[in-house]
Amino acid sequence: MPYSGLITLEQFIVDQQSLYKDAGGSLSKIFRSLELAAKMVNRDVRKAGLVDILGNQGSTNVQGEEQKKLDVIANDIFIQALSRSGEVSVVLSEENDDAYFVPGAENEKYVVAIDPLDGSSNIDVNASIGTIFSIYRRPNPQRDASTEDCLQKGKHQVAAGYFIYGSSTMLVYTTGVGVNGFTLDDNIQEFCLSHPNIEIPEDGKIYSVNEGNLASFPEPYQQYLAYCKEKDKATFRPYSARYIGSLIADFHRNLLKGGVFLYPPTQSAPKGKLRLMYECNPMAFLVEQAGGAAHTGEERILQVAPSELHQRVPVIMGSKNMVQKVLEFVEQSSLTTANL
Ligand code: P6P
Repeated sequence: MPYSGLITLEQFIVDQQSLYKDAGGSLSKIFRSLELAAKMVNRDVRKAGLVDILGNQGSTNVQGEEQKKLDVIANDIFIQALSRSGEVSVVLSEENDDAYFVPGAENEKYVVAIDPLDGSSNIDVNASIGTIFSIYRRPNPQRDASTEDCLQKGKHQVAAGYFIYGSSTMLVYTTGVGVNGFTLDDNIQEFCLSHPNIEIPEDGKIYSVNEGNLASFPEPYQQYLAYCKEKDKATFRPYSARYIGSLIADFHRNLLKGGVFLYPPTQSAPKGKLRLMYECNPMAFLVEQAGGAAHTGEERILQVAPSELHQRVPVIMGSKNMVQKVLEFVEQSSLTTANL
């Protein structure tokens, strides 16, 4: 196939550098390390059925979740790659109880929060999984790195994105100047621009939630889900329920087609299940940059002031008008309660 104007990730980043003030190419070096790690994880994910790396590692992570072997492999690969970038001082990973301080990099400028392999419960059944990353500058690089560097509001992210290991392997990311998608061309092992300027439709006909938890959702969420099922041609209802149980796969579909993703509070998880620093904040940055919205039900996700490395928040995110509709139910309920 002739060189048909392919734009590789490398070329795109260089072109964009002036837009996001990547002084000295530091952020570009981090992206190159993320790209290399993703290609290695992609290689392992693609052969998972052939080599004995399926199944459980036999350990559990800080979340109390059973670690799959690929979880641990992906975690090691990304932490090694980020450490070698020469730009990262601290890595906060879903798989590690504490932040990882890169030896000899105490005064480097960047922090990376990462979910090395999200959706890992889907590994053994060949459903799409992925890596989510979120990048911050350290407020005071002249000081030695500390855990505090990781606890920044999502609105301070300088970049965020995900790699999805699905029917094709893609990178979707933002540096605050829109959202762009790149597809890995296996023949040349390059991520090539395939989805420029992604914008999420303002409305959608898809809702994504684990309805197995319906009985323990707060009333307003139960009312909204009933609303989704009502027949009303004018608002394209009933909507379609689509939920894979892999955040990246559910998010990616809704980003491209429109829809709303919900992980409400439940009795067993009063703050929801998804983690703020390496799941909710990066996805919130992406969806807002694509013209959508992301909310906890009480505040904009990017405004949440973190207090713990692995803290969880409820999530309502996706098409702007659909998120707004959920909030109408939530706010109506709090108004009613307030007037009691
Ligand atoms: P549930 C995967 O473990 C994950 O963190 C997300 O990828 C996914 O959206 C969510 O959990 C699924 O949780 O409770 O519906 O199985």
